[in-house]
Parts: sequence; C-alpha cells; structure tokens
Amino acid sequence: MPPARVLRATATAALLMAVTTAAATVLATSASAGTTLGASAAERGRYYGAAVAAGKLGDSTYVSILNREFNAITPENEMKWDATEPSQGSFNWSGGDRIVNHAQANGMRVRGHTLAWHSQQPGWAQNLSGSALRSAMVNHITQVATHYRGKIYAWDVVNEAFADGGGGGRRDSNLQRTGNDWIEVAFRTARAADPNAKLCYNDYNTDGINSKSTGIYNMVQDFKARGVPIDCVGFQSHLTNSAPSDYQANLQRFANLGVDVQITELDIAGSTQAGAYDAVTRACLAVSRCTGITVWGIRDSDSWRTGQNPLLFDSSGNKKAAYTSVLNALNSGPIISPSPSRPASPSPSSPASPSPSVSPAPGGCTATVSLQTWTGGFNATVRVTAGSTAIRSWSVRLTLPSGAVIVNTWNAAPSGTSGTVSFSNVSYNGQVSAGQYTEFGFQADGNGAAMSPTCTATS
Ligand code: 9MR
Repeated sequence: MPPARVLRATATAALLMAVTTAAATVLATSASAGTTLGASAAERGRYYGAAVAAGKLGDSTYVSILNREFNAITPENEMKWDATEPSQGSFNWSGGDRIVNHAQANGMRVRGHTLAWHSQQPGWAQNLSGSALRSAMVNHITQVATHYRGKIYAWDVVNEAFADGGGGGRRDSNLQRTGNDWIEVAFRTARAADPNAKLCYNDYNTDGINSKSTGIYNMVQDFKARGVPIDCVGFQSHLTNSAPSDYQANLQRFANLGVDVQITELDIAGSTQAGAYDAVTRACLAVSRCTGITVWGIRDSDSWRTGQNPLLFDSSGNKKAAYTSVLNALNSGPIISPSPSRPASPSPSSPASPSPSVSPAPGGCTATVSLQTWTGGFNATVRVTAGSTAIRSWSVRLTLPSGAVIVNTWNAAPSGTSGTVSFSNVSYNGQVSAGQYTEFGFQADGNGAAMSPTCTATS
C-alpha cells in the first residue's frame, strides 16, 4: 500500500487537474514515485530523511522542501537530554512534540535522537556521577522513550560512546565512569519503555573499517550473543570529498551480525561532493539491511558545518548537483515492494545470572533503599554498608511492592523480577572495607513504596 501522504498527494493532484492543467502537472510530477528522494527511496524499501529543527517549521521554503522530498525526520537537537530534562525530573516535550506532530501529519517516520550521550547533557547531569548518574540516566531514558512510545521508528539509544584514535575502546565520560555496562543498561531500559522502536547505537568516524568501527562491531557482536537488545547501528557519515573505499563493506559486516544499518547524519563537504553522495547512496542500496539515509539538515544554510555547504539544497532552497546525484543513484536501484520495515520484535534479554550463595558473617552489612518514583515506575538505589569488618561478598534480600516488576538492574545480580528478590554483588563490588559502602540499583514497573532490605555478607 502506498504511504498515506502519496495517496493524499495523488488525490489532491486529481482534484487540481480538473481546475488547472498547469498546476496539476507540477503537483502530479512532484508526487510521483522516483521524482523525490523520499518517494524513490520508498520504492526501494527505504526511507530518506532529514534532521529538522523545530524552530524552522515556520519557514515556508524549508517546510515545502521537507514535505516534498523527505519521508523521515530526526530532531536535530530537540530530543537531547538538555532539551528534554532541563532540570532533574522535570521534562519539556515542546520541541520534540512539534517535530513528531509534523512528521505524523505528513506520514513521515521519526528517528529519535538521542537518549544517552556524553554531550549536550543538562548542567545537573554533568554534575552527577556514579550511581546517582546511572539512576538519572535510566530514569531519563524511561521517561523520554515512554513519552514517545509508539511514535518512534528507531532510537539512537546511545550516541558516540567510543573513543577516537586507535584503541577501539570506549570514550571517557561521566556515563562511562558509572561502569562499562552503562550502554547495555541504556538499551535494556529503552526496550522496556518502547518495545516496538528499533534500538540503534550511533557514532561518527565509523564509516570505514577502522579500529573505532571495529570496537563497535565487537560490542554489537557481544550484545547479540548475550541477548542485549540492539536492532541497528547508525553511521553518521560526516564526510569530506569522499566516502571511505570500504564504506559498503563496513555496512555489510555490521548487517551480517543481524542488525539493520542506517546512515544517520549524512553531510559531505568538498568539491567532489556530488560523486561522494552517489557512492554513499549506492552503498546503502547494495546492502539489503541498510534501511535508510538521513541528511543532517536541508539547505546549506541549515548545516552545523557553517560555510562548508555540505547538503543537497543551496541556501535558497535550490537543488544542487549533489541532489541530482542522490536522486539518480536512488532511481538506479532495483524497485522492491515498498516495505514499511516494521520495527523488529524485541529480542529476548539475557537471563539474570544465578546468585551465588552467601552465608552471614560477623560484622555483616546493612542496606538502605532510596527511591525515585514516577507514574508507573520507580528506580531504587540500594546502599550496602559493611559493618565493623571488611566484607568479601554481600547479598541483599527485599520484597518488592505488590505488582512491581524489575525491568533493569545495575551493579548487582538479581534472583528474580518480582516478589522477594535477592541481589548479589557482581565481580567488581563484592569487597567493601569496614564502614564503607557500595551501591546498586534497579528500575521497576509498578508503584514505588518503602522496602525493608536485609543484608548478609561474607568476610
Ligand atoms: O547539528 C547539531 C547542532 O545544532 C548542535 O549544536 C550540536 C551540539 O553538539 O549537535 C549537532 O548534531 C550532532 C549530533 O547530535 C550528533 N552527531 C554530531 C552532530 C554534529 O555535531
């Protein structure tokens, strides 16, 4: 079935044809598949999107290009942490909602961008660390993904978490310092909040086969092996002059892991821009799991790369050679029945690790719980404090409020998800010096209420 906006445009064209032939010709042409980026991509089972700024939705040139050419939108800044949760626990949906409403009114998909990122954090989050930051991240993801549940085609759950420069490892950040598992916790949290959105990892300088993209490849492989929910990888593709020669091979190796791949923030500076756009477009068409391309802005004047003119429309909104290059490349691809690429069904998450048995010991430990609640869910942060003797391992047992179900745990291994649950230490936090503490946490669906934990330890 053709997308709703094509149907609507066709009906409008038919109406206009009865009135004025000239106007009808123009509209019928612009509404035909193969003559706009979005229509041509759709014929090939893909989307063609643009990053959009809510503040420009009143600019008629901007909106007419957006509505004519694109069938997907990524909010450029409006769903980032600083925009959506400017003070802790208080959410602002205005910009994001405006974009989602525009997309829905025009039959476009939305790529959500982004739930967890070291950059563009609100000041209060920048000042947090450890379990307080981890809890804040989990709550943030839960709130944002829940607010937009059912309206997002794919979320950039985690953005730019890998380091540049050779090692293939993680970037240092306040989020990374909460523990290496922060990325998988982010993905599990997003899945729990919006089971039908595709969940993507998104990064830059990963467009060819290099140590950074290989680090991410290894993470995706590990996530797939352990059942951490991940559906797609985004390649930002902020390029100059050309795409890496192994661009397609890189997309393909990720696709072979069983994830979709998407080109998420494409812009290309330099005098050989048109040829590079052609190569990127053809690479995506050649990889069956490359589900779509998003350019990072509409006109050159909308680009974050000021003065580099890296986009498909000039600052007056005219089509550039790069535009023609993309459209021709899209039209060269084989037509397949327009597949709306429904979101993947959720992959099963990995079972909780079995809890080791812990026998009580002199000195022991105490545990206290602090709660952060919202409608329908809560985060619990549990502090485990060693008594007068250092401990080597601990276990905290508590009974969840009636009806509550754990959807995520960090820094501990739970024995179950409801009723009475025992949480055991993980490898790195069993040892606690006399009088010192460590913290773990969990997120649950249901109503938060006071819980009385009991703590046992070995020394
Ligand atoms: O285009 C965005 C620009 O308006 C913001 O000022 C900037 C702030 O970091 O973020 C830009 O978008 C970035 C995207 O969110 C993540 N990948 C890199 C993009 C360009 O910087």
